Amino acid sequence: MPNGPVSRSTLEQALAPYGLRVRGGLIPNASDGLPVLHGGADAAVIWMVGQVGSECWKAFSSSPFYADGQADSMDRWSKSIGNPLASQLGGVALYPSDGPPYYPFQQWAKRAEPVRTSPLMLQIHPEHGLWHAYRFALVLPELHAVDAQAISPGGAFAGPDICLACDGQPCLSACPVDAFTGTAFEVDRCAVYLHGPEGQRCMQGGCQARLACPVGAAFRYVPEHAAFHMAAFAGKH
Ligand code: B12
Repeated sequence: MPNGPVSRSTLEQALAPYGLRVRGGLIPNASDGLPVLHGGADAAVIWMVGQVGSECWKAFSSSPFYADGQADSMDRWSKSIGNPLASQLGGVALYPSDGPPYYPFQQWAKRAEPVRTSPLMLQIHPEHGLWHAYRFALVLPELHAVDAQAISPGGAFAGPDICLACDGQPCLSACPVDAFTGTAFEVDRCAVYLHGPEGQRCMQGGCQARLACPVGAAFRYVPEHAAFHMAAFAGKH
């Protein structure tokens, strides 16, 4: 990694072996509640790092974290990548599941790339649909000049609301226990069902509501990846 500001494309190269990518960047402001960086520097940019589809599954599932039998294996895998990268660059990596209080990853995502809130409350991307997630936010003290143009300080992405235009919104009727009301996710109703025999279809194949979304079907998680997240969710509820 070079000295001085690092460009998005250099970061992309460092992340690619893990099946991770820079999803987008945003210019922080005082209300983002960021920590002060090494040497008292202010944050100049937040790069949102994550995965699209199951592109990180091979790297994660062949890492020692996957098989070590301890809790939160994907979070620990993410930290093994984000922490050294951040410290090399004089920055800090923040993680979506560190909390409460949680850093507002979904609000940051909306400032970094063209995602919108879907009726499932997950962010939907016009191309990748619901099949993406954030693994960490890389907060750096410098923004490389080559990236300055591409990041809008206001961070607004105008675009049509694809969910409002969606015929019949099948995501809202696909859940076998109606856990999605359109404005809330009834966590307990979902979790109780998952723990029973009838919940095995969701446990093995993934959330039926998420699978009902017609957007980004090519990016649906592979069954092992989907089952991994369902098991992690069910294990905590
Ligand atoms: C707590 C949490 C949960 C809780 C939610 C409890 C609850 N009812 O609030 C539980 C355990 C249920 C949960 C489940 C899942 N989660 Co979750 N979760 C989080 C977490 C860690 C914190 C959310 C939070 O409270 N943030 C604090 C506030 C200040 O941040 P925020 O940016 O403002 O986010 C909130 C608001 O923006 C609000 N919101 C956003 N848009 C709108 C629109 C309206 C109209 C309203 C009213 C609210 C609202 O919803 C957000 C959460 O409350 C985030 C990571 C993170 N740090 O954000 C992941 C996160 C939101 N979860 C994520 C995922 C993928 C899931 C699961 C699908 C996991 C799985 N099994 O695969 C499930 C399904 C959830 C679902 N369909 O709704 C992803 C979403 C990625 C995406 N595509 O958008 C995140 C970003 C984590 C990640 N690594 O990427 N989750």
